[in-house]
Amino acid sequence: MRIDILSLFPEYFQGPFAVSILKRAQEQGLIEINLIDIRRFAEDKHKRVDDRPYGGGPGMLMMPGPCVKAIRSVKSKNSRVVYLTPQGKTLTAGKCEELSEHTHLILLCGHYEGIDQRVIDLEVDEEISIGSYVLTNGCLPAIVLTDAITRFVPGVLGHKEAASKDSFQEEGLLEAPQYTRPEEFEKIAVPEVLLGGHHKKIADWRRKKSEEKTRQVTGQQPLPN
Ligand code: 4FV
Repeated sequence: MRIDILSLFPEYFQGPFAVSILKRAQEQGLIEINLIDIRRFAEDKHKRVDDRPYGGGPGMLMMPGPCVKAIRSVKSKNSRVVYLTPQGKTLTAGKCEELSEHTHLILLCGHYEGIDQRVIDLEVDEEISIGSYVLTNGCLPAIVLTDAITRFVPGVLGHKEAASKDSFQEEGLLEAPQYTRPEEFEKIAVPEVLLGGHHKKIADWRRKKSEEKTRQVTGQQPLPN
């Protein structure tokens, strides 16, 4: 899978993509990430990429020209263009799994107060929000989306089933409490059932705990299995 990330701060991505699972996935050729600086496509000698909003209002907007040129510089017939914005559909695990099936994603990072609507009308396939809060820049959402999608790419996670076994994936249930060594920590022991090796009892216990957690966090009654 190839992911081209268009932003005004390509240097922002140095850290997250240079460590751990994302680094290994690139080294194994499972994903290819390209960082494209939208300012390279600015048309005027001052390399201007933003301007004031028509009709007034606070702040600046990203101009259409550099954004559209940047998108078209990498776009091909099987590209999917995603604009990260608070005005987008809230990201879900299902959407991450769906996007992981594309061969080429183009992620457009918003900056300032947003972008000229004509970029969206002309080149954007879908708008995605990582949550109902406003960040200082659109690079963080692109990092979150890239990380969440990459986990679904076959071969990225050690054991195959991991991503599809995630919480949220299976019937929207949150994960049950998990324990590892030591068996007792600060006088708190690991639940007996997990030490007994009785798979059915363990699965039932995890199901019950998962439903409790889901009820507690979402207030919703999870569906009976
Ligand atoms: C955002 C979000 C987000 C808005 C102003 C970048 C910022 C600045 N993007 N999900 N939440 N973007 O807050 O996707 O342009």
